Amino acid sequence: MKRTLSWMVGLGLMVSIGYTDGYLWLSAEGETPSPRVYRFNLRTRQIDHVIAPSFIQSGNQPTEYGMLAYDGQSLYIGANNRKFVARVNPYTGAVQSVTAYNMCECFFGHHWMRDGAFKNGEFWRAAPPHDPSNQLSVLYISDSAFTPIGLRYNYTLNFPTIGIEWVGDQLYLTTPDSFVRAVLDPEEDYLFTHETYSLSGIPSDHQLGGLASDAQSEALYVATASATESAIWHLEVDDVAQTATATLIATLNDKGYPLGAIPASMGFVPSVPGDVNGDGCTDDADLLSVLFAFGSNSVAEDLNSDGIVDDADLLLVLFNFGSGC
Ligand SMILES: [Ca+2]
Ligand SMILES: [Ca+2]
Repeated sequence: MKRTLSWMVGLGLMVSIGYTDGYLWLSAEGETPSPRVYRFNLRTRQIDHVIAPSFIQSGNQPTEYGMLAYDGQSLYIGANNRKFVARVNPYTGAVQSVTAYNMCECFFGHHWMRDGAFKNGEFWRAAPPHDPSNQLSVLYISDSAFTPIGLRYNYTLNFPTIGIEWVGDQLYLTTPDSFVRAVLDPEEDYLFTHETYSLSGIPSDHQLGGLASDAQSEALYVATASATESAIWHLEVDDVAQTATATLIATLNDKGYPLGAIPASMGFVPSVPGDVNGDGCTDDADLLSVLFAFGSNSVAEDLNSDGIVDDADLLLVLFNFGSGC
C-alpha cells in the first residue's frame, strides 16, 4: 500500500519537472539470447527504437553494451567484456565506425567496463573490479580516440561502480545500491574518493544502473531495475546536503523493455526540433506525419506536447525544416 502511494506521488509530480525533449538510450544487461539497446523517447514516453549494434568480428559481440555516451555528434557504445567502442548515429543507431581501446590487457583483465561519460573531449568510464570484495575500482580516462590519458583508483572495498555522468563540474557515480559524488583531488591524480548521498524516492528492491545527463538543462537521469520492473527516474541533486531525490519518469517493461534485464548504461541524446519520427532529420516525412494527424491528439505528432496536433506543431516542422539532415 505504501509503495503504491509513492508511485502515485511520483506520477503526480512527473508533469512539473522541467526537462527538454530527447532520448535516453538504455542497455539491457542480462537480456537473452543477446543484449540490445533501447531508445526511450522523453516526449512520447515510449520506447521507439531498438538496435543490436554489430561490432567488427563475429564472435566478438559483447555480453552487454557497457557504455552509452554522447559527445554532441555521435553516440558511443561500448562493451563490458570487449575492447571495442562503436560510434553510431545518435538517432538511428547505424554504426559509423568501430575503434579498439588502446589499453593494456593487464588492466582490462581485472575490470569490467561499465557506463561512460564525455567531458571536454575526455572520455570517462566506470571500471569496477570483477570481484568487488578484493580489488580496486577504477575510473578509466581516455581521449576521444580512446588513447589512455589517465587512471584513478578508489581504495574502497566492495565498491562496484556502474553508472557515471558529469553534470557541470561534478562527477556522479552509481553502484547497485548507492549514488555517490566522485571527489577528484588534483594533487593526487591517480586516486579518487567519494561521498555517498542520501537517495530517496526509489523503491528499496530496485538496483541502480546507468546515469545520463542532458548537458543543456543539466537534468540528471538514473535507470533502475528490480525483479519485476525497470524504470527511469529524474534526479534532483543537492551537493551541500548530499541528497538525491528521485522522481519517476516511466516504467519500462510495459513499453517493450525486457523483464529482468538491467539498464546498466544510459546515454542522453537531445531531440532535433520538428523531428516527429526521431531519425535526427526534420524533413517531408515529418511534415506529412503532422498533416495526416492534424486535429488529432496523437502523441507522436504532438511536438509541443499540448495535447493536440495543430498549426503550432506544423510550424515547428516548417521552421526547423532541414535541421539535422
Ligand atoms: Ca525526421
Ligand atoms: Ca501540439
